[in-house]
Amino acid sequence: MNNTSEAACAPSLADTGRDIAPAADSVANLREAILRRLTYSVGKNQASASEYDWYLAVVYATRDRIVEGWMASTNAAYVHGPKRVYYLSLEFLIGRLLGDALNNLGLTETMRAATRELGVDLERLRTLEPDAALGNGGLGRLAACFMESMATLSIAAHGYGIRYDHGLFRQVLKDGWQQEYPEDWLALGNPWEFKRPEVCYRIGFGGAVEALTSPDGATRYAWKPAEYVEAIAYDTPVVGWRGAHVNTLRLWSARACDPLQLDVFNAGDYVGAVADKMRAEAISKVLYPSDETPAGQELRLRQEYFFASASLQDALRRHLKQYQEVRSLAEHVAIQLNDTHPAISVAELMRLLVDVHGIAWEEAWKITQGTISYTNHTLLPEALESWPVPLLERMLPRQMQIIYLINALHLDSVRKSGHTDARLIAAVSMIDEHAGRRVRMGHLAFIGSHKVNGVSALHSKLLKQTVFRDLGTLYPDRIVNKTNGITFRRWLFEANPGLTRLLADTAGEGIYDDPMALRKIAPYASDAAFVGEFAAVKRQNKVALAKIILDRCHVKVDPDVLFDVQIKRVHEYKRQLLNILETVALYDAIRAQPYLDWVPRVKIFAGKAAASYHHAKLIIKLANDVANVINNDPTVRGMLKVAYLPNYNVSLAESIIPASDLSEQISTAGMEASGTGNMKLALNGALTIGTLDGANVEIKQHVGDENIFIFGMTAEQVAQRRGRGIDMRETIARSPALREVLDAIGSGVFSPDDPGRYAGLVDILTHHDHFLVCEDFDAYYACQREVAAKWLDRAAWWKASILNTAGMGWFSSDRTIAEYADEIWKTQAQKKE
Ligand code: 26W
Repeated sequence: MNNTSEAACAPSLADTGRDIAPAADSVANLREAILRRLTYSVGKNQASASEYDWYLAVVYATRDRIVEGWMASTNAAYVHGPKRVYYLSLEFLIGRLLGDALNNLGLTETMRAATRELGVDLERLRTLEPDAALGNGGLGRLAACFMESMATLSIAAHGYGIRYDHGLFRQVLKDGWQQEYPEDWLALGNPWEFKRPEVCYRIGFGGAVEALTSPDGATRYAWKPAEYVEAIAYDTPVVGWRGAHVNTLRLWSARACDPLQLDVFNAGDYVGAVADKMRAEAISKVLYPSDETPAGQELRLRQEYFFASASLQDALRRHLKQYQEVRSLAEHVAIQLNDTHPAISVAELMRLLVDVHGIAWEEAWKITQGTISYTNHTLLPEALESWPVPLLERMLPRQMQIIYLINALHLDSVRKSGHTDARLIAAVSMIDEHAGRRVRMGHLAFIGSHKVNGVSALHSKLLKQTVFRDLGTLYPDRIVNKTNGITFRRWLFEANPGLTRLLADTAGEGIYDDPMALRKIAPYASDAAFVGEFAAVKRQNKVALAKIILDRCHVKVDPDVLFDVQIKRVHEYKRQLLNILETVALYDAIRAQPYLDWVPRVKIFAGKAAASYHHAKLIIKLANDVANVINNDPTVRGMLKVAYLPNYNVSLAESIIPASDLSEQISTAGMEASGTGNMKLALNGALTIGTLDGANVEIKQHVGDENIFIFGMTAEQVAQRRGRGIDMRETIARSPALREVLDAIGSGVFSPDDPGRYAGLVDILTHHDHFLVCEDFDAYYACQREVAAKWLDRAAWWKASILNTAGMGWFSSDRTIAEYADEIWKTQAQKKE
């Protein structure tokens, strides 16, 4: 295959660093570059350019500065031959890229000055970029942070995913109800990407497998697919911190092999003539918006196979180009599966090695296992993917055969090692025989990998005890932990420039390259001057957020009240409902004793519910109904307000997080694999109120027990409590506050237009409270009163807030990626370009 995209070579970028005081000549250079791009790429002159034209010219001028480093990095990977990493993910929630690119190139101030000279405002231009929302939530955002950290650490990596025409839906709140609208991020084109029409793979579906006897008498199998779809590559450069290294995010778009059936068209059937094309191209049409519940549809499996096969063919092609043979793959390549969505890769890599490259099965299996590793992101049983055997047999007949053979050999080896217990055999089999025959994708990923990791210490421990209990016993060294992290470039430096400046002024410029240097601000946690500046930055961020809340929710909030924030996908296990119940209880208490010195606060919510998740959508409606009543009740006198910000996305997170005082991380213990919003908020100085779940446990260790509010049942207690049944009548009877809240909601106090709206919801909480909202309610309410008490002691609050920022360095995704590189991928930073 022709590969012009990787051939070029150019000098490497200089170590750019930050550009606090841009030099006049570099401003002039950039200004000229923008004008050249405006003329020759956008085709406009200054007089006729629209704001969007300027945005395009600025992006092109920025991209030009990345491309030089990109070619150098790409070329050096061929020359120096570091082990390459392929990060396979069905989701990359990258958000806007302009701020990221400028910041990492150290060009933000230079660009600001250059655009100012041209009479355009950089901040305004930045808002014109659509959010690339090719992901649902935590898993997709993690992939984006990892891409940035891999570039920063100079790891030769490619991200592989799907270039969805439409990302996660746009959420509109109509009378408090979530409505979904298609998102159209590509409507005006995408100036960051490079289409690579020459990088094109044929992806087969359906058909049959032929057994052939080769001259030496061995049987070989040839898959004859009934249908082909083409995968076309689109590349986006991902520039690391200080422009040191540039990696590639390669996203596949589906294209039909034939644009139309001309004979059908000529016969007048214009729709029928393009029916095959539509079916083929549906694969990359839209991101599946479900979070934590498998879509269970054929199109989803087609997406999974399409991108896995294209990515593996591409990786093998690159390996062959570099090393001329495939046997050494595991020495030079590490493939990371982001959850089970790419798990079919295990069978596909075996097919490519055995059927296409003629490698013997045993050797191919060693290569596959040596190359692949898998990250699990959830323990929720409903989120563990499995596909019906008949569907796989029909859509991917050869891969299904291979899965059967892998499973047979796996079960043989289990038996040979002395395990004959039928329960164990059934539990470790890749085929689930319970509800119709299904392939367990988690098992396939586990068995095909040399390492399997969870995403926080608690989650990895629970993985070993639950989902992979039996497989973990058979392969005791396979499960490891890699606690998640976040990129500080986006979530501190870009999102919170005010705080960043203060931190650098206090702890030194070292914080830009060593996140652990944040510890140096700890000694200032009680220093009046520092506290004053820290508080001033927070206030400024809160003023900005208050404006957004006024614009989008028509709720006026005072920037001096406590900003209490819960921002994440809406899911029962995340317990937005617990927060809403506490809000109502507080509302009741304020009304009962309005003369008391209540700590004024605003409860800020944001998050989307899966379109088909009716209960979650009802919870959104409840939050909005409660907001309506409380915000309009004069007796509350502004001591409590509620705002639900619509259409939560990466950009909105960047506005909310720096302005938050309190971070709600209140999932039922044992259910949130890690959380990463918890890290972003704590890094920006929010105090956490949370359960001992996911990474909260480790955040507590790093920021100190006195600087976090922990309440509620532990994961063990949750398991025990559920064992006693989840009817909560007795629990509710013991809590007058909870009783009052449930009565009010259930009887329609917040829904006078439809008094029965929440009767079912209250009924579930009362009789079938799987997420133990009621059981944790009193502890949560009490903990919130501790929060309020601490807020009143301003010095104590700021001290804790500063110690949160100071203690969060470990949660940099650079640390996480360094651990993956050392312990799973066995790769190192690439030598200088
Ligand atoms: C197929 C349906 C489906 C879709 C998405 C099932 C499962 C998922 C993901 C595993 C859900 C997810 O995003 N998990 C989150 O991953 C984050 C990154 O590791 C963690 O921080 C979150 O705790 C976890 O919920």
